[in-house]
Amino acid sequence: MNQPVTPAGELMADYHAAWLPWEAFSAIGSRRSAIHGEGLLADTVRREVEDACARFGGATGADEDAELVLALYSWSALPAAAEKLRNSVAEDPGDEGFVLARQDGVTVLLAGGPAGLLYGFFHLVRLGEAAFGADHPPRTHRPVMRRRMLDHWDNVAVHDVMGQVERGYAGGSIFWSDGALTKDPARVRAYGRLLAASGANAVSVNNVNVHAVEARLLTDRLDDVASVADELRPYGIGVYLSVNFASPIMLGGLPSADPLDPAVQDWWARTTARVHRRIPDFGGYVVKADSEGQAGPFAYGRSHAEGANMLAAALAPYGGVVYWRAFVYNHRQDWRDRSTDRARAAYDHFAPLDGQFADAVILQVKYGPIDFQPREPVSPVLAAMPNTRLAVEVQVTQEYTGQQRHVCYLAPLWREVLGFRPWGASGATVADVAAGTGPGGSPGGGGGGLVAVSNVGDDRFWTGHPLAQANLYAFGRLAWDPSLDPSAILDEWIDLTFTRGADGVPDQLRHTLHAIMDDSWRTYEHYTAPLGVGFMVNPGDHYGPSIDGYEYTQWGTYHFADRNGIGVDRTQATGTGFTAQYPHPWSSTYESPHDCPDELLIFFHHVPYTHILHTGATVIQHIYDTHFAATQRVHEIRSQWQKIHNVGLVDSDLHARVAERLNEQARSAEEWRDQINSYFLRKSGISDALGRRIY
Ligand code: GCV
Repeated sequence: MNQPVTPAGELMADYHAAWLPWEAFSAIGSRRSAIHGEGLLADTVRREVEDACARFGGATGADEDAELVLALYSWSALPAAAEKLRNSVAEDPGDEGFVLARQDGVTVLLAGGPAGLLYGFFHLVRLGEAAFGADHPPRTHRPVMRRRMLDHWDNVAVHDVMGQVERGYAGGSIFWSDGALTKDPARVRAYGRLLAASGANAVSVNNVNVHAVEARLLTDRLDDVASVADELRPYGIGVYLSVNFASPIMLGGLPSADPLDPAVQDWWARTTARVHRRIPDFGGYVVKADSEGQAGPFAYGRSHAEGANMLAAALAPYGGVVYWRAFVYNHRQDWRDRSTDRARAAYDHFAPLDGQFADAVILQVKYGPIDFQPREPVSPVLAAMPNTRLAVEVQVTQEYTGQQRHVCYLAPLWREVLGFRPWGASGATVADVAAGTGPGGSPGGGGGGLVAVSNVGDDRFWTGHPLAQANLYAFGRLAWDPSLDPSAILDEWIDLTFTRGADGVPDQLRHTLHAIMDDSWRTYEHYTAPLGVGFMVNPGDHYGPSIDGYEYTQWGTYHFADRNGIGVDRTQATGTGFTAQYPHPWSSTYESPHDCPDELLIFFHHVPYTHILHTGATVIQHIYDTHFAATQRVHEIRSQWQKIHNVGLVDSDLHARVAERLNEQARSAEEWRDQINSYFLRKSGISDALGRRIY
């Protein structure tokens, strides 16, 4: 076969296409296009369009009869259709933005910069034939969040029990292999392409727990990082490194890593300068300090602001930033001491430092106060630091949401977090805070954006569970526009991933995927730990139920179930006082067991099993009902998926992978149901009102 092979074509051939199968390019590839722009990203777009045209019979380069014009807003000699659009729009849409119009039968996309050209191109891919329908006036698109980053918890070498990718459920790292740089750089490029098509624009390439081997990425293994950056750059993905705070000792031979020591500051300045010489567009550092055994400024009696600012000073001359994580807590707690509350920790450590961080610091805050549980209240830190640039961190990798063995579409969870209004109904949202448009305006010159722990590995389907690809896609889309509806994002993903032929996605497949995925987070929540209590997982690997697994440990994650009731009293009146970390009205809503939303009740309160929820059910009956119903639901979705196979609507290997995972999900859901229900029957002595079987 003498088909022209272009880079985009190779990428599609060798890896699972995910949301970029060839069919997604047919609308563009079958038309005549003109592209006006220069630079690396413009070249990427040109190559993408040429590649699609080679496959679908279109052509590039013809201005006069072009049906599609892609151009930079600032381009001097625009074809007539684009010139007309430029004259009609008031302003340049910004670096990553673009204006799209269809007029006189020509689709015109004017981008503010090369990145906008790239995002505009992928927007057209999403629209497909709809981009070439009826005329419409100019519509401007630009990302709400400037910073949209995936963190990889990848180790260069396999590291003890965590394996190569900490909390990774999709094989090994795509960046590193056998202690070295991957021998499959095209996979890195293909990943960058998928990310760009979702809207993400940055990647951190190693685990935040920075071990000795990984620490060296900063110095003598910098060439490896540069190689990864080279692969990602054509798709506009910037590269960041997780660094060990003790690097001056580990790598520089200094006696200390004290952030106020001039020798330490000098070491970071020189090291960072070298990084920027090698990777001129290097994004910056990610730091986990004084957390779960990682080094940090506390060892020198310094604050986290002093630690972060030192790194900011080294990065700022090059436009880099440090993402400093707020996940700091005592992981050696005495479980007998009920006054210590892990939920309080991030606020207690960081809120007093508001206003002390340098402009080049972004404080990266997990969405909940504990740790990526399926249900937590939004972290109060996000409402407590108006003078600090804040990023919201979520987990695409499903550490606590089924480890890519269970279907759990997470966009509804993230959407809920981003839409939460910490100051009440008329106040700003969490998305506003992350975008830098919340109270306090734009500290440090812009929001910290949205960060997620990636769920990708070298697995054939990228994400282990093929349906977990939707989470990666949805992350990029919500970072671009946090107001998007999760169900609409799912439709986009379905259209891109499963369209075959001119008729689009068959209704039966679309309905089945919605039935399986739309409520899958809620279903997962309902067959696992109840009412926001969290952490009833097996210690260590965090998979499957172990109700008391963490109850008498040092980790600070307890449920306090006894024969009378369950939950953690975090009230001001009688508990740990955590509710006071929220602004009004949430401080009083959470303080009251009667006002507190049901789904968070036992996160905030220790209540009797007979406590009546807003639904009218008692707590104990709710536990039984949700566990029976959600497990039943998993069985239903498993048979729905089977029906899809019977009529041949998806590739058989993808079908088989999902089917195998659904079997495990059904087994695991039953295990959760039976252990949770039996545990609470035995603790409470209260039978199920419906007399169902509990062991
Ligand atoms: C990378 C949780 C995970 C850890 C992870 C940590 C973090 O505790 O279980 O594996 O460490 O979060 O976010 O730093």
